Amino acid sequence: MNNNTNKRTVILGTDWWTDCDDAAALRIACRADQAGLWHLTGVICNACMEYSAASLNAFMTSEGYGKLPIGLDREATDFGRNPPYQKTLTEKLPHSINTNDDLPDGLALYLRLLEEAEVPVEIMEIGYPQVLAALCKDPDGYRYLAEKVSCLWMMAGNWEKDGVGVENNFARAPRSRKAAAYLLEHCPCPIVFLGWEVGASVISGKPETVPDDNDPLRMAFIAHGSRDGRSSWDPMLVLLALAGDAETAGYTLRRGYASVDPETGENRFRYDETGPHAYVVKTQPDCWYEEKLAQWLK
Ligand SMILES: [Ca+2]
Repeated sequence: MNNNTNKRTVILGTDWWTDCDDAAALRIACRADQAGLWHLTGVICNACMEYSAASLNAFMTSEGYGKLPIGLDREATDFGRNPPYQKTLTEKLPHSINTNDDLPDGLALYLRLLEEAEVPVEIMEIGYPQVLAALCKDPDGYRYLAEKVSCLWMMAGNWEKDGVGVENNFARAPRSRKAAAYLLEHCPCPIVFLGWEVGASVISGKPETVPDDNDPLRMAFIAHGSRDGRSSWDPMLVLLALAGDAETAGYTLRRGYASVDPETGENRFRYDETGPHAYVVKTQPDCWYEEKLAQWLK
């Protein structure tokens, strides 16, 4: 962990659920901290499976961040499916946190980290939105979002058809749909979305980038069945946030007002240059992003 506090402060929300691209995103977030580009102060896990805490701590430990605070939404057991890599990482890698009960509540950790943080703070979300919605409903949390958070970067939504689409992070379950609808309507800080359509065809974690099968990132990718690489939704979101600027990161912005239907999870967009929301549109070929991701993941 770098000790330079005179930098951007970032907090990462992740579902750390069934997809291995969260692991790639975490690696970049940790390495950017190591490089002194920002101060990563904590990770909030917003899906809760049997090995969530232990496997997340195991991966973070392998990246040199075993002491980084992790919070967990312990109620988030309703997103279904089986996580393919969490048990593998828990069994193969050292970890100091063993059970989900060893972690503080996700909302409580957000509140503490935001209270302690120097401005400006940015939040990156690569999972489900219910903890952020709870933060937005909390009076102190709302105040921190309004006064301390300069941007919320979210991998969520599918915006390619004039801003209308359905994507997992919003639409997975009743709780994610309602939370997304609330968050987008009430969040007082700007939100920049990177949608499904941006990351799907950009492949990262290829064997030529991460050749060692004992590399923890590689372990997660292989356990996920992504031996040849995986779509790059989550690591692209982290690289976008790291650039801090859409153009530098290889995008243009479409600005306006995003919303989510609380019943169906469908996202919509009303275009307005003065709106608080934006989604990114790629300006570069996929290989351009793949090269940038490979530089960080190798
Ligand atoms: Ca994710």
